[in-house]
Amino acid sequence: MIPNLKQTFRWFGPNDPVTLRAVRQTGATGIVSALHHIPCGEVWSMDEIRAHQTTIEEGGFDWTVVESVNIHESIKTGASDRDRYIDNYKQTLANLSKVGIGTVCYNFMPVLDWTRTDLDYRLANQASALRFDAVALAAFDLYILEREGAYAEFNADEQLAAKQYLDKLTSNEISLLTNTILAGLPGTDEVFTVEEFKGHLKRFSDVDATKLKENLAYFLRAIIPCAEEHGIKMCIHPDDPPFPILGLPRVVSTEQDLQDVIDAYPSANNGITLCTGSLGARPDNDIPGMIKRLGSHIHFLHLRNVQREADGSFHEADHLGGSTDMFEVMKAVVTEQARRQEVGRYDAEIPMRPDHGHKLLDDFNYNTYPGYSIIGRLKGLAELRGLEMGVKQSLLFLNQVFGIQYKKEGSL
Ligand code: DNO
Ligand code: MN
Repeated sequence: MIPNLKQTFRWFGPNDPVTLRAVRQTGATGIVSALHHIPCGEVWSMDEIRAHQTTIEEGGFDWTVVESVNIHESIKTGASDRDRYIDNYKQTLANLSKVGIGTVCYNFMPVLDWTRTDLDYRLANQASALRFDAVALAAFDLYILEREGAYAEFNADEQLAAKQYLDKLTSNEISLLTNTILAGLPGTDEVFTVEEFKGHLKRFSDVDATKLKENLAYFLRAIIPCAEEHGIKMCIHPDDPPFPILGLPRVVSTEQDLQDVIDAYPSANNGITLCTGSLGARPDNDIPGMIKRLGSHIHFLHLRNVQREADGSFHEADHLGGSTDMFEVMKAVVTEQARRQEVGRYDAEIPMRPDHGHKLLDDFNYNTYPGYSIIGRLKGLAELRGLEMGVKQSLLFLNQVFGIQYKKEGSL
């Protein structure tokens, strides 16, 4: 039998309105979490790590994946103090390994983590979803941030559409849009002001995509030997959205980008977080194909779906709906699991989480982190679990009825 995916749920710690008791009812057995109260760049001490792990274990889970140990901006810009932050990062990895944590997720997005323009986009059934609107982002970029150089990035029609969009907004709506775009790291309530954000942008003014990629490779060459020594599988999360925004470079957006990460320091410990939601916002990302080709490097799966629109906008759709064919994704994942089992790899039970979810029903009574509702994610996890079971059971069924082997190249 091919093992089931390890079902996990992200939990932001004791301040998360979603309690571990609630997460138990989703059927997840693992927790994905981080020490969100420790400022980015500082070492996570053994005491802090142990205390967090104990809370998770007392709640009935294991701490399956750390998401994320965030990367200090000095590492991303290649500043002269980057080695100090790299040393701290290594110490954190060493400490995490001492309590048995084996998988660490991170991302390499400059300044902002994921970016949306609307945190309460209503679907036809009044469920609330996260949305990225290309016109709203252009309006912010051109007329609120007034970024130097932005005009050159939009054609006349786009500029006009952005202006018309802005003119319709009240001043409250303008602040809401600004705060939504400038939200800080997941798990924090921090929001940059426009002035602070301009300061951050300045630090990247001479960091283009080539330079950022070099800085990522430098980081990997320093970190992966340490991850190997301590038995930690590093897995980079793709950019969200997977294209440049606000003049910031992006280097983890496409299959080639992921291949470049792998090639920067080839190692079983240098892997990826396959996030179908982030990658899926780009029509030229063939996600099932990426899983087929890069599958052996996947250490962690984020499964969710987005509905793309022609102009680059998208919203978060039902997990099995939207623009990405989740059945094809699951077939590719199961095929990768079967392959791992066949070659005797110990990690065929890949950890997955339903990533974001809609706000549904009683979710509206809780002030959860955007995208991290309980019922919406529970629904997503339930659907994905059913899909996984369906794919796996149908293999056995076909095998029994027709003698078709799942191992056969090109078959399920
Ligand atoms: C988006 C989410 C992100 C992600 C972090 C990883 O797809 O999964 O919040 O967790 O960017 O570092
Ligand atoms: Mn994700």
